Amino acid sequence: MKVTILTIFPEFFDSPLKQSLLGKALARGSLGIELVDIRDYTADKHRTVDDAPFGGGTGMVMKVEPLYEALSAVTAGKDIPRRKIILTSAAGRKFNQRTAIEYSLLDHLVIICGRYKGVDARLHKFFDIEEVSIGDYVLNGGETAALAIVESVFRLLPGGIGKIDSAMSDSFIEEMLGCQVWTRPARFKGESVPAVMQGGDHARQERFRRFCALQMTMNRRPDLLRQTILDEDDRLMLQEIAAGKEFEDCY
Ligand code: 6GU
Repeated sequence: MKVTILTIFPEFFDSPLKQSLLGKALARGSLGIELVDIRDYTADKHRTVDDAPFGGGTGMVMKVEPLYEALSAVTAGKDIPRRKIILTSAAGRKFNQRTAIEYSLLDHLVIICGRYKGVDARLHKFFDIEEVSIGDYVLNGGETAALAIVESVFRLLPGGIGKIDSAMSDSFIEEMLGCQVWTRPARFKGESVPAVMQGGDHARQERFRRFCALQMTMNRRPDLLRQTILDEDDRLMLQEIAAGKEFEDCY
């Protein structure tokens, strides 16, 4: 898979793209990231990428010509059917795990990092571009959003994560939050790891994890439970949780 990032701050990506599994995959070549400096596609002496909006108002607008030229260069040559161009924007479609899976199936993902008040709307007349937001808050620029998108998509690619089991048990794969986790020491400043998790009863541990996941989801993201497929056992657990019971009280 190839990812092309169009940005006015290519250096922003230097360090993050060197770290961790993502950095290793890039060094190995199993994933390719191409950074394109939008200023390289300007034609004026000052390499201008923004200008004041027509009709007045605060803030600046990203000019259409440099982005048109940059996108033309990036998409020139052979037609890649599984290619998508996205533009980071607080006004975009909300990015989520489903979108990450969708993007992970592409051959070429092009990310335009939006800045300022937005991009001259005419860019959409020349390219099929999807605007994407990573959440309901405002960032100054799309560079951080692009990094979040790249990381979430990358880890779904073969070799993107240490263990496939780990991806399968992610929060949100089942559209529910994951259970809490513990590691050694079993006791720290008087605080113990739950007894069930220290023992060897794997069936009971599985039940505990399910209980814990339902409890976390009910407390933090009850909205997710409406879309989750729950079996009879889950419903019983949710009743116990709603009644304020803990795992040890019931199982
Ligand atoms: Cl993708 N861009 C900006 N500028 N702000 C955002 C965002 C993106 N997602 C949430 N807020």
